[in-house]
Amino acid sequence: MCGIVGIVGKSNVNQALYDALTVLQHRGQDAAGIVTSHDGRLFLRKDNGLVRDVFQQRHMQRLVGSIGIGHVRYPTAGSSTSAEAQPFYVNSPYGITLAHNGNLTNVEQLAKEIYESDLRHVNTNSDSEVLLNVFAHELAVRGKLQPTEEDVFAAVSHVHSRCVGGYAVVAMITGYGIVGFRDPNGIRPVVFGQRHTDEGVEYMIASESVALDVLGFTLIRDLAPGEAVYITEGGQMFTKQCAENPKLQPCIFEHVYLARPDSIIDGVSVYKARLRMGEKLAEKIQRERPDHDIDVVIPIPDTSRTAALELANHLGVKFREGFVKNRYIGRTFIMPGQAARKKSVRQKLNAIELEFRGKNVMLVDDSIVRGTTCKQIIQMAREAGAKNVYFCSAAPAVRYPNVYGIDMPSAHELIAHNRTTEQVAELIGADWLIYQDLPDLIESVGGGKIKIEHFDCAVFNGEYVTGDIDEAYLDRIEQARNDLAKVKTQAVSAIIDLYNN
Ligand code: PIN
Repeated sequence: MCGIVGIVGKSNVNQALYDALTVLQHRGQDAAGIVTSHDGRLFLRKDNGLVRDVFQQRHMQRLVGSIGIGHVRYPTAGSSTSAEAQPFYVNSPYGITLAHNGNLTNVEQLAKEIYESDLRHVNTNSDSEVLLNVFAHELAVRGKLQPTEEDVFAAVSHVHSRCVGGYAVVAMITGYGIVGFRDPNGIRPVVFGQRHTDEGVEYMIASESVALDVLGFTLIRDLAPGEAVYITEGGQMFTKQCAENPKLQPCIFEHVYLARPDSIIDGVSVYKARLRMGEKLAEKIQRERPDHDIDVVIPIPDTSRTAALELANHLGVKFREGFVKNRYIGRTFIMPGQAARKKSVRQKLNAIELEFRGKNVMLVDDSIVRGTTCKQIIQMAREAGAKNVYFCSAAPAVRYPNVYGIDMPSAHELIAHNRTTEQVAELIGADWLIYQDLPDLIESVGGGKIKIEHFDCAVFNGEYVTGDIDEAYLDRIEQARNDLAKVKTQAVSAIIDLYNN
C-alpha cells in the first residue's frame, strides 16, 4: 500500500506536498519522494525512510516549482531498495514522472512487451516503472510536440487496455500538467479537490480525502473507476472516463484498517463504516450468545477503537481502554554478537491491570492476519489477571493473499488459511473468537447513505475482481516472497558475521 499526491499550485508546492505526505504517512513508512517542476526543469528527492527523515531543509530548498507530485511507499513484493522509491522518471516523451499506489498483476507480460515491442528499458523490479513506461509509450505514439488533454486521456485509455490490477496514479508531464487516474475497478482510492488563493485556484489529487482537508482543499469528488483528471500547469481542469467497462469494486480492506478514519472514500466515511462494523458484531454476539458474560470491551489500539466503542454501546457493556500504546518505539539496532530481533508486542503495548483482573474481557481488533500479535496480546490479558479472554475481529477471517498492492503475507502465513474459527481460536489462545461475517462487513461499508454493492473482498473470499488470478499466479507470488525473505535473512546474517569477525 502506498500514498500518492499531486498539486498544481500558484506558488511553490514543496511544503504542501511534504505536508500532504505526512498526512498520508500511515499508507507507507518505507520510502518517500517528491518531484517538482520549474521552467522545464525537474527537481527530485526520494529515499528510504519516513517523510520527516527523507526531506531535510537543503532538499526542500531545491524542490522549487508550483507543480509537483509525491509518494510514500509501503514495501510490496519486489520493491524495497531506495532505487525503487518513487516518483519514477522517463525522459521521453516530454519528461514524465509518476507515482503509483497498487499492483499490476500482468507485470511480467507487460515488462516483456515494453522491451520487445516498445523498445523501452526498465531498470528496476517495480511495477510502477513498468506502468510509467506503458503510459509514456502510449503518449509518445501520438507523436505530438504539445499534448492536449485528449492525447493524455487517449494514453490513459490505452494504459487501461494493457494493464491489469489495482492502480491509483499521479503523473506529471513536464511543462504541461498533472494527470491522475484510477483502475477500471476502482480498487485503490484517489480523490481530487481545489482551494482558492489570492493568486487563483489550486488543485490537489491524493490517495485520501484527509490530505485535502488538512491542507485546506475542498473535496471535488473521488475519481470514478477508469476515470482520469488532467490539470494543466496553467490551472485548467479536465476529466474523462477512459475505460470501456468501468465497475466500482473498491478494496474493502481500506475501510477495515488501511485508511484513516477521518477520510471519506467513494463517498463513504471510513469512521462511520467502522462504527457500523461494531454494531454488526454486537448483533452477531447477541445472536450467538444472548446470555454472554462479557464484563468489559477493550480495544487493541488504534484502528479497532471505533468499532469496539460501538460494539460496547450496542451490547450495553462497559468500554475501557485496557492497553496503552507506546508512540515512540525506537529502532532495532543490530549489536555485535546479537541477532536482530523483532520488537515484541510487549514493548509496544502495556496492559492496565485493573481493567483485566478477575474479568471476562472482550478484546477487539480490526483483523487477524498472521495471528502472531493477537496471540501475544491475549497472553498479556491473561497475565494481567483476566478470567476469560474473548476476541472479536471487526473483519472476517483473512484467508487469501492480496494481489492489488496491500503488503499481506502469503497464504500459508495467514493463520486462518484452511482453518476453522475454532482452530484459529485455539491457536491464538482465545476462549471464544468471533469474526465479522462478510455480508455484514459489506453492509457496514456499502450500506450507508451511499450504496456500494460490489467490493474487492479477495482476502476474505478468494474472489479476485480482475478475473486473472489463478493458482499458478498465487504460487509464483508465494515463491517470490519466500525468495525475498531468504535474501533478507541472509543479509542480516552477513551483517552479524561482519560484526562478530
Ligand atoms: C492496527 C492494525 N492492525 C492490527 C493490523 C495482527 C493483525 N493486525 C492487523 C492487527 S493499527 S495479527 O493501525 O496499527 O492500529 O493477527 O497478525 O496478529
